[in-house]
Amino acid sequence: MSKKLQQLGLVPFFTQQLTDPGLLQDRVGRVMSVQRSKIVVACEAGERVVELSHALLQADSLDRPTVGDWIVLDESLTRISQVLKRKSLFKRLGAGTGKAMQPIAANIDILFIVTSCNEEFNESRLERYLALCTEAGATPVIVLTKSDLVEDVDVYVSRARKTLAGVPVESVNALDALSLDGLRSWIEKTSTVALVGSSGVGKSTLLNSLAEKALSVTGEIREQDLKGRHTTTHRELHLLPDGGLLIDVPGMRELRVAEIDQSIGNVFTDVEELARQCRFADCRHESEPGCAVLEAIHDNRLDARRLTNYKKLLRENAIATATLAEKRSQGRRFAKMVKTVKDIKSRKLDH
Ligand SMILES: Nc1nc2c(ncn2[C@@H]2O[C@H](COP(=O)(O)OP(=O)(O)OP(=O)(O)O)[C@@H](O)[C@H]2O)c(=O)[nH]1
Ligand SMILES: [Mg+2]
Ligand SMILES: [Zn+2]
Repeated sequence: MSKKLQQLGLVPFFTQQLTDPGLLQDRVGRVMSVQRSKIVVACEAGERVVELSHALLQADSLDRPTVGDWIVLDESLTRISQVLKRKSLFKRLGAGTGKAMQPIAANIDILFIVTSCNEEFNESRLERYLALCTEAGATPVIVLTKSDLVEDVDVYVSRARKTLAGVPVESVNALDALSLDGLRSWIEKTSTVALVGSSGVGKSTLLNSLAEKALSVTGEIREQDLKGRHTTTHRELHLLPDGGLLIDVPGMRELRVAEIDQSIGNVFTDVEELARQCRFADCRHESEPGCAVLEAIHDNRLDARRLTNYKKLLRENAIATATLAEKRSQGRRFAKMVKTVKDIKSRKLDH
C-alpha cells in the first residue's frame, strides 16, 4: 500500500473492500472537504476536485460522501464510483423541515468533544455529544479549553468526568502548544480525530496549535455573551505535519438525536442501574413509591439534572426515530407506486 494513502489513514478495513486493490490504488482517495456538489479528494497523486454525480446528489443523505470517507473514482478520475463502507460515522438529525439524518464526519477513531471553561460549559450538552459519539463508534475525549482563563480548572474537570463513567478529560490552553501533550497522546500517526463543539470554544485554535501552523481561520468570541461567531463555515480534514488527521467541524447550533436508543443507555449506565432497583418494573421515576432513582437524587448520589436530561434525550429520540421510520415507509410506498405505474405503462407499450 502506498505511504501517502497510509498517512491519509487507509487501513485494511478499506482495502479489503476493493475488488482489485492493485489496479484501483490510483483511484482510491479520501474526502477532505465537501462544498455543495464539489468534493475535494486526496489521492496518491495529489488532491482532485470532483463533482457529485446526479445519482449521488439524489441519494439518501447518509449514502452521500462526507468528510473522512474513503471513495473510489471512476476511470476518468472525475467522478466517484463507490463510497467504501464506513468504520464509524458521527451523525445528527439535520435541522429544518427536511429532518433526515446528516453525516458529519466519517471514519473517525477519536472524537474530541471540545468545551470551554466558561458559561459555554454545559453537562447536558456533553451527555448529548457522548451519546452521539457512542453511536458513531468512536472513542470520546472531552477537551476543556481556556483553562488559562479560570483559577480552578479542577472544578470543570470533575464536572466533565461525571458525564460518563471513565471518560477521559483533558484541560488545555489551546493557544499554547506546550499545554497540548496530553491531547497529542490521543492522536496516532494514521488515526483520524474529529473536533466538535459549540462555536467559539477553540476547535480551530486547537487544530492550528497541534499542527503548529495556521491551517484554519479562528475568530474572537462576542464580548457580551461569550458566544462564538461561527468562524469556520465548512468541515475539513487536515493532515498534521507529524502524522495524524484532524477534522475541524464548524460549531453546530443544534445537535438533535434520532435512532440512538442503545447509546443513551450507554452514557447513563448509573441511572439505568438504579432504575433496575425501583419497586415497579415500569417506574417512570416521577413520584412512584420505592423509586430507587428518586431516592438517589434525594441522597445526593445522583444529580437531578442528569435524570432530566436522560428523560429528555429518550423522549426526543423516540419522537424523531418514529418520524424517520414513517418518512422511510412513505418513501418506500411512493417508490413502489412509481414502479407499478412504470410496469403498467411498459406492459401497455408491449401490446
Ligand atoms: N485564552 C484562550 N483563548 C482561547 C483558547 N482557545 C480558543 N481561544 C480563543 O477563542 C476564540 C475562538 O476560537 P476558535 O478556534 O475560532 O473557535 P472555534 O471553536 O473554531 O469556533 P467556530 O469555528 O465558530 O466553530 C479565539 O479568539 C481564540 O483565540 C484557550 O484555550 N485560551
Ligand atoms: Mg473554527
Ligand atoms: Zn424509579
